[in-house]
Formats: sequence, structure tokens, C-alpha cells
Amino acid sequence: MKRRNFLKNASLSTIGVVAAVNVAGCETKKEEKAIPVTGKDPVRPLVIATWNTPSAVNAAAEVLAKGGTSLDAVEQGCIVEEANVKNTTVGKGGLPDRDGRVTLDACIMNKEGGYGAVMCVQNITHVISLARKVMEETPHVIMVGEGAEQFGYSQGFKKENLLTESSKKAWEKWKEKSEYKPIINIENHDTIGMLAIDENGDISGACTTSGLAYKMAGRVGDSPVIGSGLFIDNEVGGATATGLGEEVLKTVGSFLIVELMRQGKTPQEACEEAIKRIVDKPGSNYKNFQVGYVAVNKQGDYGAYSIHKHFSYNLYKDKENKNHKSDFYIKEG
Ligand code: SD4
Repeated sequence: MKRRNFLKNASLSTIGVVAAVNVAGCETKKEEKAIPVTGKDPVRPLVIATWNTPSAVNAAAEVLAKGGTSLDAVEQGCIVEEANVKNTTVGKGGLPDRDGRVTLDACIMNKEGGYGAVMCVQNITHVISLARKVMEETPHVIMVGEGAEQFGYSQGFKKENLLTESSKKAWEKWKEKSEYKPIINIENHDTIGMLAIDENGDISGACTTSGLAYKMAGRVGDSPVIGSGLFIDNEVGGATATGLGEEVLKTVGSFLIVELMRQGKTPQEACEEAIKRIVDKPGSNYKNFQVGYVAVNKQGDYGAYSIHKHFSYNLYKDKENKNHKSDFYIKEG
């Protein structure tokens, strides 16, 4: 077998696709994937988003109700939280880094597996739309800081001060002690990660955040990183994350969930396994931080799981948009 084919086969099997080799012709043949066949009609359209985000999910649902694409839906949904100055972990009004700068991270993925992300961007509120521009208008997938900002202005994005009076006050108060301690379940409407399935059954996802409050300048979390804060594979499903990004990054949580679904796990089982990976790491101090995941598969089955209680998600399906409590790992106390 040619080395190139061998490598191709090896990488396919590591991502869970069973590759059969025809020895004579050295060709590969994909076998049926182990995605569960439920016999049910797929649920669509559907939107699921982290935390208590009814308005964002409504905005996405409206796009889908009019026959719009899942990509437009997740962008329009995330825009709502980015503009919401009361949400101190997303967009305008996000809490700043320890030097008083609001820096935003976002990424988006479409049904073709296309990906665009921006990281550590100042002065632009709608970084989810900027991430989409990176995906659609540049030869790149990630742009950061100053370069991303300049690209935004060239695309017509407005320059804005993202530090609101109340976020500034909170930062000034924080500086009195300067203790960096990521808060669990901050105000119960945190980073928004959103997944949508449109009438065609196509899945897209988006994730946008100001990251952790009082982070070090230049820190980037999981939210804009493919496979960590978000992953979509339109053949299988999608997943997105919230919480302490460092831990999600180290376990490539969203990719893990999608790959577990590819191997036959339900979205719920896959989310639970991804949380267990974090909890079971040697020396994990999981009691001190939160991570939460939501996931959907192609059928429109969904799941959510977190380390601590009080993680919730908004779900739109069968024309209803409701907030649901997620199941969680730490049951005692
Ligand atoms: C981060 N995961 O920057 C984000 C923060 C977050 O709920 O999700 N907070 O690490």
C-alpha cells in the first residue's frame, strides 16, 4: 500500500470512521457510521444555546421559521447577547481584563465544516459577525487582536467603547484586592454557545464571549477555538461549551463530544463523558470551577451536562422556546 493511502486510512480510523482496505486495489471504503437510527422523524428546526438566553434563541428561531439557514440563525442569535450590556460575559458590557480592556473572542462553523474565529478583539461589539467575515471573506480561519480589528473596520464594522460604566465600576472594585478567581455560574447568563438545525437538517454553530473577567491581557479561552468551545460536523452533530476555558481546551471538549456521537453515543451520553474526562484528570480540582456542554445530533436529539449545578440551556423545538436545567456531576452538597 502506498504510504499516502496508509496515512489516509490511519487518520480516518482515529476519528472513528471505519475504513476497509481492499488489498488488491489499495482502496478505502467507508462503512456505515454507528450513528444511532432511532426511527423517529428528525426534529427540525431546532436551536439550543448555553444559559438562560431566551431572546437570543428567539432571534435564531425567527430566522429558521422563515426558512433561513442555521448559519444565519446562530449569527443572529448570538448578536442579541453581544448587544445586551447586562450580559457581562459577552460583547458590549463584558467585564474587562485586569488592565481594564474588554477583549472579545468568537467563532462560527457552517454546515460544510467551515470555520472562522477572532480572538482578543477590542472595540467591536459583533465579533460573531466578524468571525463569519473571516470564514467567508479571507483565506484564513483565525484572526487576532489589532489585525482582526482593522479587518473589521475594512468590512464596515463600527468602532465602539465596550467598557460600560457598570463594568468599569466592577473592575475598579476588583482592583482593590486584585484576586483572580473565576466565578462559577456568573449571573446565570454567561458565554453563549449556540447550535441550530434548519429545515434542511443542516447544522451550524457559534460561540461568543468576553472570556473570563479580569483575565491576564492577551488571554484567550476555549470559545473561539475549533474543537474546544465549538465543533460542528454536519454528518453527525455539534457541541459547544461554557465555563473555565482552560479545562475545555485541554480536553478538546466539543470535538470529543461530536466524535463520541459519531461512535454511537447520544448527545447526553457524550456530554457526560466529556465532563468526566475533565473530572477524572489526575489532580483535577474540578470542584472549584464550572464547565458545561450542550450538544445535538443530526436527528435533533440533544443533551447538556455540567460539573456544578445551575447550568441551564435554552431550547427551541416544536415551536417552543424554554429554559431547562442541565443535569450535573457534583450531586452532593
Ligand atoms: C472562556 N469559556 O473564556 C469562556 C468563558 C465562559 O462561562 O464560558 N464563561 O474561558
